[in-house]
Amino acid sequence: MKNSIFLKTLLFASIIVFLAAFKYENKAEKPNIIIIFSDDHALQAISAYGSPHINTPNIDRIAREGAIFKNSFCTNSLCAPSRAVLLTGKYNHINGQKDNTPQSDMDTRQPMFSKTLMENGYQTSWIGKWHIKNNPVHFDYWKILPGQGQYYNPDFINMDGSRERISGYSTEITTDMSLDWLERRDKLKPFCMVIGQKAPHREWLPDIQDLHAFDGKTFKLPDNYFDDYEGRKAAKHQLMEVKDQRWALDSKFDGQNTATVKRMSPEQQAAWNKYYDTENAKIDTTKMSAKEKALWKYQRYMHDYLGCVVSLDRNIGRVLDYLDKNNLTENTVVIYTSDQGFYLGEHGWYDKRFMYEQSLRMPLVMRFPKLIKPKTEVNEMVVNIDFAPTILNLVGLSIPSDIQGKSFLPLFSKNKPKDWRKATFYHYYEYPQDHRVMPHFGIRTDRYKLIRFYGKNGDFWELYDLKKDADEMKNIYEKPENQAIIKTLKVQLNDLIKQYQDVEAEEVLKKRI
Ligand code: SGN
Ligand code: CA
Repeated sequence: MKNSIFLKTLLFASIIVFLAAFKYENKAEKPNIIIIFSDDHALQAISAYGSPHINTPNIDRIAREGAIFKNSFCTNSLCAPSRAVLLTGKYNHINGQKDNTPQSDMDTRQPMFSKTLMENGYQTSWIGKWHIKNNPVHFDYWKILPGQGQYYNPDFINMDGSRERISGYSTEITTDMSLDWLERRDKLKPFCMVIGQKAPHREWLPDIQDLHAFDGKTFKLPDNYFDDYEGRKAAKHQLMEVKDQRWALDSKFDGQNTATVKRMSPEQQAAWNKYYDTENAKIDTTKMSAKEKALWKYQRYMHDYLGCVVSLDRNIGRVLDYLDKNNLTENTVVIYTSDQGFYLGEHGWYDKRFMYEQSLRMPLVMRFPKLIKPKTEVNEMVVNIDFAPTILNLVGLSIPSDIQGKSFLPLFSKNKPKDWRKATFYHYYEYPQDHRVMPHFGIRTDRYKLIRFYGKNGDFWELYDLKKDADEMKNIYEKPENQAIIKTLKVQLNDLIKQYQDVEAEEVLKKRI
């Protein structure tokens, strides 16, 4: 009797295994793709990148079960431009989104990887922060925050143009909507979804449940927090120092951000005020020196920024759990990245824009068990122009010749390409808003960074030796011993400008200085 139950169970189990295997084989050809694209997430705020400040177990999980890219760069460290590059695989002078201003609204009807995927049987969606003025076109489904969006009780734009306000916290809501779309999708088709998280963008409003996440913690101050910007004119010219953050709007002190607080429900307001009023009562600004205020603002900034990251990471975990529970982990590529890096007090700054390391870098982790071995570390330079061609490559489609990036999938093979890029090109435009960072372009190699600042407030070069000066404190452009390397870098820079057809940069270089 026992034996026959055992045999029946075995037979039943074999049928299930067979069916599961059969189903799996059927679905195996085209991978699903999820890109979680956050806003302003610094590598220094991710434990997989060695953050001294925070644990991000879910982002780390993607890295551990897949790959971490140690040298991933953006082409223009700003929101809308970075999204435009992700979508098109082209620099901003080609796709039209040079900055965040209304003058450079890109035409969202231009070719994008999502369009090609749709033409090839994929269901596509973009949910959350979009930040390009023209609404999405090449997605089967989208639901976006207007502009920067709001952290609390955010409004969303629907595909029919209507707007609705949704109660709750934006990172949670965007994740809810994304999981909801995964549930409702046509399960017979492969999918590609972009989850656009607003967090941890300024003004860094953490979720109420995370306000106490760092109780008792003092955040480590970067060595160059009190940078004097000697020898670096553009760094001196900027307006993005933590010490100058707005007391109410950024630091949640002295009246707080009334517009934000008013938007909250009475319950949210009560919990919010309870936390900040208690903390704010601990200091008396009338008795503090300028230095003490600068140090206090840094701690408040880090508390709020990292609080947003706690929620971001938790919600990435929700997506990974969904994939596990729905048997989607094996055949789904998960990419986590952010539109650019950010300053967490380095050089005394917040924000991004500069070609210096913290904002040039993008965090990038990627999991796809069928292709990527656990704990893979990629040290080659990848650039955000590479995302679109990589995605097309992943699903087996050819890459249009006008795409400027390259698929980075060959970096996962045993025989890595020998001719992989040895230098990356960068071009930033927006000036003077919001932080008075002068326009500049430049080249970064493994060891050096050569930058040309230009525009009405100055025209000059900077050179850094990243091996000797990782913090980019010494501009060594004028040193006679560097003239040979400068000559070589300028030739390389010229080649990249020609390759990427950057006419504006070419014009600037005609003026020799
Ligand atoms: C807002 C911020 C700026 C930030 C830009 C661009 N000010 O204007 O600090 O540089 O966005 O950011 S805020 O007071 O409105 O928060 S981007 O990531 O969207 O490019
Ligand atoms: Ca951004």
